[in-house]
Amino acid sequence: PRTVFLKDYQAPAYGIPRVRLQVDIHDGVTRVTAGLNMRRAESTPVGTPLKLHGVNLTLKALAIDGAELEADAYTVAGEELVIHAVPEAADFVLHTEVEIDPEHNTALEGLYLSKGMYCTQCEPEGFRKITYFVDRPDNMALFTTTISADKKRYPVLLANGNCTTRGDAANGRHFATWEDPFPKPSYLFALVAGNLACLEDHFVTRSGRKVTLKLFAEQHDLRQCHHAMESLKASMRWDEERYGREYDLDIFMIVAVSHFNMGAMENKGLNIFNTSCVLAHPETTTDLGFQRVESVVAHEYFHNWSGNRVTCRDWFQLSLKEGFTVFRDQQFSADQLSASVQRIEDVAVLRNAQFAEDAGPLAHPVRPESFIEINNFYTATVYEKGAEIVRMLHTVLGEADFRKGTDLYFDRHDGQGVTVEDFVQALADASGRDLSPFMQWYRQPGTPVLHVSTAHDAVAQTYTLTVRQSVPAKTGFPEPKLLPIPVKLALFARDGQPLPLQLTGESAAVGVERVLIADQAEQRWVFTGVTEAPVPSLLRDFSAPVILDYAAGDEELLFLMRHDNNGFNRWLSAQTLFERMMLAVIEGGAAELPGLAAVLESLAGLLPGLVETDPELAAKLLQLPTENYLADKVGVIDPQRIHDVRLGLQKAIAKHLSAFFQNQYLNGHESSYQYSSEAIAARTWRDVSLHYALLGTPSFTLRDAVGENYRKAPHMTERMSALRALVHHDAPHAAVCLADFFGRFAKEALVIDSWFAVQATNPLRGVEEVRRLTAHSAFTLTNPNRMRSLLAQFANANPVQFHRADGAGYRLIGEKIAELDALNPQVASRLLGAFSRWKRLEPGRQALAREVLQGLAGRALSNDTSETLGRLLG
Ligand code: BAL
Ligand code: ZN
Repeated sequence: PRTVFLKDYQAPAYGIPRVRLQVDIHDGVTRVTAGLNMRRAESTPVGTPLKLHGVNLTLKALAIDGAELEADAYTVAGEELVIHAVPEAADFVLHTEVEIDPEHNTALEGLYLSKGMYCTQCEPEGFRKITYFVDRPDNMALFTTTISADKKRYPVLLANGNCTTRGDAANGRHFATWEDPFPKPSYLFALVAGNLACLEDHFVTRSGRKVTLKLFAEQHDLRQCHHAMESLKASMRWDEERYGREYDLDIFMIVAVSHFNMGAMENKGLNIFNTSCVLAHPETTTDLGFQRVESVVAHEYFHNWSGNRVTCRDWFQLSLKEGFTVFRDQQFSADQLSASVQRIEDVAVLRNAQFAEDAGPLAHPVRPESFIEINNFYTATVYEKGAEIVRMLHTVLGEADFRKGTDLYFDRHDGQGVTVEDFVQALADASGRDLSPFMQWYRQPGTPVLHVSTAHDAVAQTYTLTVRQSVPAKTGFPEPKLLPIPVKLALFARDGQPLPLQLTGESAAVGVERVLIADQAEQRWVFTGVTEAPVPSLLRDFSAPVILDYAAGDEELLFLMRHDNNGFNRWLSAQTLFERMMLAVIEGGAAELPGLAAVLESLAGLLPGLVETDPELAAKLLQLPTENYLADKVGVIDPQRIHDVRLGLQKAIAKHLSAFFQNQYLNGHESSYQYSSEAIAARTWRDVSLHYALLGTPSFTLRDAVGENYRKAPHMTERMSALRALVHHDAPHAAVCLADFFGRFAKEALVIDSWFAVQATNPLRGVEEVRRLTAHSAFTLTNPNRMRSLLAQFANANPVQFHRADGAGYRLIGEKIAELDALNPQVASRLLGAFSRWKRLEPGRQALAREVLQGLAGRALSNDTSETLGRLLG
């Protein structure tokens, strides 16, 4: 395997301004003929060999300007076709014909068969599995695509752009030609051939153009497509209003496919979606599922500008489109439901997944400098930390200047493949601000720590914040540089009122909330006119992706949990307090949770009122830091101890408020499904109160009620909440309800995924159960959703069982990674990430994990998996 370096970037020697593709689908073989209008770059010397990417292609014909090439005029070696005899003219036409085998393509890259339909996934380097090409994002071509297939079995033939011709052909076949008027890189190419039903609607753009919207799915799934359609229309409107971006083609299509490695793909005009990110119906989908559909539909739609019209020069720049687009979809979701809950959820993902990645052996900069397999870099760092960088730029510039900057970016670079520098430069040019220090965030890995200490001088009436930053050194980055860290803050008087904020040297206060930039090794801010020691509310809305090290007193955190007018910081204060209590026992050797009585008292005072005004915040406050998050905070990980201590805190809360939680659950009831922030908030609270009610001293009435609610649940959110509670609390009727659930939803693949997941994440059952389920007739490794619902859920979301002391969890997952790698390297490599904490495990588990990893290293593995394994063991 070859390592590719950012520093070696060179523009392509030959470009392909125009492509005519003909894809003839037959059982057992698909023939792809390509007419490529080639253009030698001005800087390329005449006679330079032409290199094209190609993987798993059987070459049948090759001609230049109509003349077939002699066998000695080219070589096919590894993943390249090299043509030695290239015409002198700068422009020429290359004609290729290849055969491919989509039926046996289990890697799900390029053209493949998913449940009887042909579909494609080309990002990042899948197009080379369809035909020979300059398969890199800085090569942009106008595509004309003709697909032909059996008419009866594949009545729907789709590709990017507009359908210009369709018709019948001999032998019961038919064809369709699609032309995409926008030049695009090959990773945005898509085609679909299948027997699909269609939900159709339209959208009128702000300039009055009518865009046809088509959502394709299997016939019986069509009733589950309305939420995605509504989400799409809302996204189109939002992008016009918030970013001034109008859709550019006359048609926008989404196709739902059941076998898909990612969540979805933003191909030009023809998005292809994992069914899990498009189908939603109250009977089959939980609130979480509905929200995911809404945000993924928005994300892929937003890519039409941040990704497609302006794309990446090379794959090192992946965060250029992904970080920006995640930021945009987070903003959109915040506008749809509750902004503070959205921020809590986004930060929870960041702190659970990205901070962990940044702290372990898979750490890399948001813009990596090298890779072996780019598939391994579709990570929380590139996506979520990338989005946080864009968010910091937004915070620093403010909405108006940020918008000027994005307008300039889209105008300046429309139709180009660009770099992260180009993005930051456009924001800087439009705002007149020097943003170059922010570039460092893209260049180095590791989560910075912001150390804050405070001092109040009652005589001088000043309040001093001393801020220090430290950035961890990582492999390959021994001397990390200082970073600009925006710190959004407020100071609260003891009566709960925010104080006006005036720094020394300023003539007047500048509001009650400010953003200060910490960009020195150590610096000091002195606020004046502060008569009493305030309570600082720091890093409001998580204004930077850092670890805050501030030794707040328990009473300060309890105060903020009650009084902060920033909902996010109320949550963060509670999280910090719980984290500190649990770590005192796990790591600090305390016999009991310190300060427990005061915390319980405070929760008892706070929750009844909060449940009335903001039930979702109440629910979020009670979702304690996860076991994996706590594992990242300790030196040596003992997963069992972490589990026990966390459960101990949950039980203490549950017992203290036992009657309250039981009443909350028993007195609530569920009616027909509404997708609104109020309804979701009520349901989320209901689910959390059920969990705590069962952990307390549950009455027989409660236990019966859960079973009953499972049976008569009016929607999946209620049914799944009850089922999970029964299974995870080992209730007597758990087995009966699981069997009932499977029978009820046997035909709904996504629901059966959740049936596997609920069992895989049961902290009371483990390896044997999961192994038994791998032999279930409904289980298969060839469908990524099904595989993830059992194996990835077990390995990542059931830490106490995955890390069982005898190593059985490691052996099971190791064994399955080996099997999976032969089928689908990309998802196998990702599953291996479950071992990312192995070097910090206590010695017994560490040795068992090492054995499994070394066992894998002794096998012939894909580039994807061997790169990840190398970094884990390295
Ligand atoms: N571009 C891959 C899927 C996504 O991030 O939208
Ligand atoms: Zn994306």
